[in-house]
Parts: sequence; structure tokens; C-alpha cells
Amino acid sequence: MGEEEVKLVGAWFSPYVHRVAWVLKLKGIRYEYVKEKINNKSSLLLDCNPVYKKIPVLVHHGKPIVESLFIIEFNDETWKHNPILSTHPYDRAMARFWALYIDQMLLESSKKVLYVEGEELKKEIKQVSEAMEVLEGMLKGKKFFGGEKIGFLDITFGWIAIWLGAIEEVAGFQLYDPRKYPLLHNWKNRFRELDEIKDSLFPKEKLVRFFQKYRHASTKATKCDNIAII
Ligand SMILES: N[C@@H](CCC(=O)N[C@@H](CS)C(=O)NCC(=O)O)C(=O)O
Repeated sequence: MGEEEVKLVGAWFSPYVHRVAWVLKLKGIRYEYVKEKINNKSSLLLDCNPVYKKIPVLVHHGKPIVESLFIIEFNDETWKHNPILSTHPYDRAMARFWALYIDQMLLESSKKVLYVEGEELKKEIKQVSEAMEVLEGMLKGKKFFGGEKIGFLDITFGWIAIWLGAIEEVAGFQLYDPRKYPLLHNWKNRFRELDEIKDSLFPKEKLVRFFQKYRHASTKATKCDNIAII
């Protein structure tokens, strides 16, 4: 494989950026990591993602690709070794369906838990536990969502390894009871222990401090108000 020009524009706290970094690592692709400041966005980010102005952005030979799930697919099609998605059309369609489900139901609701209250909070908590239930069921008889090996859904859901625990700590209550979801719990431990994953993880406390700062800033109606940090 020749030397390719690959850049990843991201920030340490973003679960979406980590997804892309995990795939690049699993495929052994060398890339330049460009750190982005989300409250003072660079012209590189604004040029590359003028529609959403969000990270991650992957720049491949000068061409930007945005949205983490699309970037993962792009990577899988560009570098075919260590495949992330199945080659079977049905399995691919199902993996895409569940990946969107994870983002829309679980990740979105888990994020909202940090800043909503009352009835809205109850609704988000209920949504998280319903999604957990579904995912627990999907792991029956499997090591990973992808089967024996880590795949698209493992990567998509991998943020639970640190982010969910930090959200719980900042919110002050438990969203995920390991006794209720033993298969998910074992999956999470297996995922965290993979060589390609464990090197990229950081202490949960770092994220807790970051969320606390963000929460404080957004209640003071600063610039952070309109920024989805996670
Ligand atoms: N659906 C997007 C979500 C990306 C996202 O929300 N990124 C956050 C950081 S974790 C961001 O860039 N926020 C900046 C903003 O909202 O202005 C993806 O999968 O890539």
C-alpha cells in the first residue's frame, strides 16, 4: 500500500471522532491528527464541513468526508483488509439500521440527560433503558455485535466504554445497571481490552471534569450553549 494522505480533524472528547480513529487503527492506516477547538472552529473545519461544522472530518487526498458512520464506511471500502462491515447486503443493511438506532435513540438520549429536567429527563432515561434492552438481546450467543470479531456496531457503540460512565457521574444517577445487562457488561469489558481500543482510551475523570465545565458554562448562557460538545 502506497503512502496516502489521510487527516483526521477531531478532538479528544468526541465519541464520534474515536469511532473513526478506532477504524483507522484496526486497519493500520497512518494519518495526521488535526486537533480542533470546538468553541473556536478552524477554517479547515468550516471549509471541510460547511453544512454541519462538526467533527470528525476525514480528509483523504484533500477530499473531506463527514459524519462518523459515513466515514467508517468510506474507510472500509477504501482499505478492504480487516473488514468492519459484512459483505452480505442484508447484514450490511441491518448493521446500518442498528447503527442509526444507537445514534438516534441511545447516544442522543444519553447526551440530553446532562441538561434536561423533569418529565423530559424521565423520557430520556426511559429511552436509554429501552435501547439497552434491545442491545442486550442482540448480544445473545455472541462475543461481539459483529459475531466473533469486532465490527461496525461494536465501533458505533464503543463510546459506552467511557462516555456513558462519565455522563452518569455528572448526572448523579445510574443509567446502566451491569446486573440488568450482563451481556452488554461483558461485551463492554471485552471491547475495552482489545489492543486497538485500550491505547486510545483516557481516564473517565478527564471526561467528567470536561462535562462539568461544559454544564456549568451552558447554564451561564455562554457560547457553549449552541454547541453540541458530545
Ligand atoms: N452525527 C455526527 C455528530 C458529530 C458531532 O456531534 N460532533 C460534535 C463533537 S462530539 C461537534 O462537532 N460539535 C460541534 C457543534 O455542534 O458545533 C457524526 O456522527 O459525525
